[in-house]
Amino acid sequence: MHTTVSDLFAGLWQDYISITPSAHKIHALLAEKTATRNIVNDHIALRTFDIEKVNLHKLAAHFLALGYEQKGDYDFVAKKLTAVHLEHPDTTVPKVFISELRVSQLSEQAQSIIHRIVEQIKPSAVNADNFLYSGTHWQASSDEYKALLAESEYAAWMLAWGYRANHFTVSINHLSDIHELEDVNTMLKHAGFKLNASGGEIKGGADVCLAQSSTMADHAQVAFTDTTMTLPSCFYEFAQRYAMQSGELYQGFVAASADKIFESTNAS
Ligand code: OOG
Ligand code: NI
Repeated sequence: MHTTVSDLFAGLWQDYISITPSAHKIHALLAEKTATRNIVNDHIALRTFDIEKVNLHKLAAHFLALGYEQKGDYDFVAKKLTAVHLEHPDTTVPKVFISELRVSQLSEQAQSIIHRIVEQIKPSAVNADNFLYSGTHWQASSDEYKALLAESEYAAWMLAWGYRANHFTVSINHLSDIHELEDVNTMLKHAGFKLNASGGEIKGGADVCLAQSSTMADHAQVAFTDTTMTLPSCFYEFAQRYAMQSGELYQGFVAASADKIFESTNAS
């Protein structure tokens, strides 16, 4: 486990940008158009399977050890996912959204592929400092990828990419010259970025105290045992938080919006 939050996030970020070239371009664009010197990230998201060895609690343990607390929980029936979010007492530190796929709800064939790849992870790797940005720990074929893709885009993404931040999220509340998500979206589209339009480009809004949008994932090469494929990797999200009745900014997530954000790694 890491000793500091900043070490952990530095590792997550370096790995993320290695397969997400858009991230640097987005930071440069925001620096140029909004005069923001330091981009504050609202949250990151991680994915896993609900198998004991690597379930969401195993991932969450890395953050709990650094002072994070588990807050909301979420259920995505159609996508067969369970999720939680964690917050750190230091509110300048990104929140973390962790989901897990309910493997037993997939076909026997998909279950056996997933169990086979998870068995290849060394038990000690799961507690290692770098586990959350260690990528894949297995050999798999392109046919196995396609078999999972037919049932669960999430399962296929996990097989291709493994353990790493699936996205970082710009906090719109911390930008200098632009304060509305819609204006950021317009700027991104002018610069040529493709936004996730599932459920509309803006998910949520002031009524649920959280408005979100995201790019469609970049693409990068994945080497399977038989061939190499160019597949959706990771994306960038944008979040604008609103004050609740109490006057405090809402810090949770919105399941109906999250359900659509997951689709940012779909093939476009
Ligand atoms: C997580 C999707 C949900 C949010 O902010 O609602 C999410 C994922 O794609 O793994 O990040
Ligand atoms: Ni997110």
